[in-house]
Amino acid sequence: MAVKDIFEAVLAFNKAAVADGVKAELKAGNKIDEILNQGLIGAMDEVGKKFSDGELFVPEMLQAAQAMKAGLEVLKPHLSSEAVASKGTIIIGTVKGDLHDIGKNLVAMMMEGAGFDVVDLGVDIDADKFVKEAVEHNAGVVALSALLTTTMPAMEATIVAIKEAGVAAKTIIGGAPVTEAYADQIGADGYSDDAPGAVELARKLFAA
Ligand code: B1M
Repeated sequence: MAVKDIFEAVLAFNKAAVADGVKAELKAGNKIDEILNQGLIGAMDEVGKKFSDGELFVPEMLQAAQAMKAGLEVLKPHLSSEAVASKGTIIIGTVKGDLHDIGKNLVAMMMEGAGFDVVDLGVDIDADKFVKEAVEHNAGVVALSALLTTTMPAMEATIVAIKEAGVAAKTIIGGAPVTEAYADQIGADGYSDDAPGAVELARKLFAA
């Protein structure tokens, strides 16, 4: 087994082989970063390219996502190795209209690993729900994920609703089509292009 085999197993939609591959690489002492970025995330990028080229369709994209999730589940305890007393509460979710959750799950796992209490609302979450949960949990940060250009405006709607409701939580955003410039434009308190960066951002915002 090698990281390349994990990549291939995701592309073959083989959940068992992905999980076994991740276990084998962990046992062999391979770096978690490499397994994640070259194996799992790399494979999903390839799936995205094949989808854009018309070589794969939505059902296949979904099967690849399930295979990747099987690998992430095996990695999860290793991403959470820093667990200590709670550093604050973060509400996370994928915004209204958007069903992509793999990146959001990864961000949530790493935030948990960094010692935050994470309330994961799931996917297709509307602005009111984010506001309600932020108030209920007295959240310090609300983290929004979007993978579609068409659902990015839902981030702005959520941030506006949070501000209008007078909720003190900071907002951070991310997801493949999202940029720093967009975050500035819609008044988010922070942006990161990956999960470790989102954790750093949360640390800074809680420390501020
Ligand atoms: Co979708 N899809 N999809 N899809 N899908 C994309 C996003 C796409 C780029 C594919 C393509 O065309 N090449 C394209 C979007 C185009 C666009 O808007 N510009 C697309 C499309 C078009 C669609 C549909 C519209 C297809 C259709 O029905 N015709 C449809 C929309 C459904 C909906 O949401 N309403 C759709 C459906 C699906 C599936 C359901 C089949 C499945 C999702 C399954 C699931 O998530 N449970 C799926 C998948 C798997 C993808 C691709 C192939 C992979 C996404 C992924 O999981 N990547 C994707 C192509 C691609 O991105 N390469 C694609 C791995 C993941 C780890 O990365 O989520 O980017 P990502 O997360 C990263 C960073 O972005 C960041 O951290 C992570 C890494 O550390 N990050 C954050 C994410 N959230 C963050 C939040 C933060 C900070 C960082 O702070 C809060």
